[in-house]
Amino acid sequence: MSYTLLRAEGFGSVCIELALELLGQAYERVEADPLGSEADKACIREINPLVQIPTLKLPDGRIMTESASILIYLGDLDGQYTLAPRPNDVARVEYLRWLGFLSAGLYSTFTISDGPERFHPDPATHDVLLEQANERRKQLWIVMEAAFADSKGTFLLGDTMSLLDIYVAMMSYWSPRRDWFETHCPRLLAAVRACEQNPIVRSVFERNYTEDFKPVPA
Ligand SMILES: N[C@@H](CCC(=O)N[C@@H](CS)C(=O)NCC(=O)O)C(=O)O
Repeated sequence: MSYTLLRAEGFGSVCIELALELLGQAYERVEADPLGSEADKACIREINPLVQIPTLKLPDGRIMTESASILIYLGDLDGQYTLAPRPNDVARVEYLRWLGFLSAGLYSTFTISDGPERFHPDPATHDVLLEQANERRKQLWIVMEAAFADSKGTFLLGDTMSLLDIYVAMMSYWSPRRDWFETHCPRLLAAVRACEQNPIVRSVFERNYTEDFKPVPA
């Protein structure tokens, strides 16, 4: 048995595809768009009542949801800690802090964008809600950029790529979109560009961000 990942092009499943491939884990990709057809939604609902992706079925049949939790789980599962700082590594604090920040802060704003009616029943309010969610994302990126502005190393936690870099790289393509990210988050962008030199990252981004992925030559 291998992993089964419910995924859709460009969605939050991208970081789990990356983690599994970078760690050399076999997995099956099942197309399931949470904003798509009723059949897709039913397929997700069967194992995740929130009808969100990423949703991952582990080889033993257990289900995991929540992107940051899945990343932490997979990063620790690899006994070599190739993509995560070890529990006693000083970088572990930053790793956990910013994975949580992105998940609870930034990613949660997409729960508004993907269904503003869940937050206000009047459709007249939805444009404002979408706009505010986007503004909030910008504020959060600026906070994270400032926190890493003076950090040294090719990646965010030093000279080794971690799943934190992968999470940032995935979200750098989302609203407020890559052009905004490139202008306002130069330190984060440098780490993302370094990730994008990795052939596995390139191939996963090529199939997920077909329009937007324009890798910078090494
Ligand atoms: N907290 C979840 C959020 C997942 C999430 O919002 N995924 C989006 C796709 S990128 C989704 O499924 N949206 C559909 C919806 O919220 O109804 C996580 O971190 O994995």
